[in-house]
Amino acid sequence: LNGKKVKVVFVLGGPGSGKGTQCAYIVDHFGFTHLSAGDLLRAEIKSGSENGTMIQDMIKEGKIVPSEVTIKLLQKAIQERDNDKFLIDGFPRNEENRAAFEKVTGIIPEFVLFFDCSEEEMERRILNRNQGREDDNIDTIRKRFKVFIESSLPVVEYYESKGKVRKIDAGKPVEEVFEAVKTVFSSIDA
Ligand code: UP5
Ligand code: MG
Repeated sequence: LNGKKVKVVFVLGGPGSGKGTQCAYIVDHFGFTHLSAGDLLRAEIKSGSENGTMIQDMIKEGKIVPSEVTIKLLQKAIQERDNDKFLIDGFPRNEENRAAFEKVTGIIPEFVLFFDCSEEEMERRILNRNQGREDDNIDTIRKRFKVFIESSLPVVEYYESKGKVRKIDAGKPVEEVFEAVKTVFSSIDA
């Protein structure tokens, strides 16, 4: 990071749990910069980068893109943005992501915001989204849920063991979820 000192909050939760939606509110209220790992990967596909096809294939299958690719994009975004407070949305997604990011950047998150939501509700939300995402079809959604449970929940458990998880009931209406999120962010001076 070229010596840049930053504060990072990881925003985790299943597909469609509302990470992106809530991050937009947190940006407005608490002055963070929002970095969605999925958005960065989708931008990489659009840019026609040499990794684009590989990334596209993996997202279509709900698989986790190799750490070095995602970490490089996150590092670049952190360096480029003129802020020292970042929400990293949808990353780390597995133990390897987590360990590699820590090793490469030296960043330990202030805390981890975890959006807890039932699969039925997440599925309903994703199928209603209609923004043309290639992974928003029932086949890929099922795969995303499976990867989330098998690979991503262990990351949440790891941070839980470190006392870093702030769990939010994300199954409620957007405004109610944000009330709970506000309580978490108001209690820190990040
Ligand atoms: N909505 C939101 N909140 C609501 C609420 N409280 N009540 C009712 N509706 C609500 O929300 C989803 C939809 O629900 C929206 O229409 C919203 O209006 C509504 P959103 O805020 O978009 O949820 P989010 O959790 O951001 O869902 P998203 O689909 O983005 O989560 P994913 O984790 O699946 O997607 P992401 O973009 O992070 O990753 C996509 C893929 O990229 C991964 O599957 C993987 O293949 C790849 N990837 C990696 O390989 N590595 C990474 O590090 C990151 C991604
Ligand atoms: Mg999102």
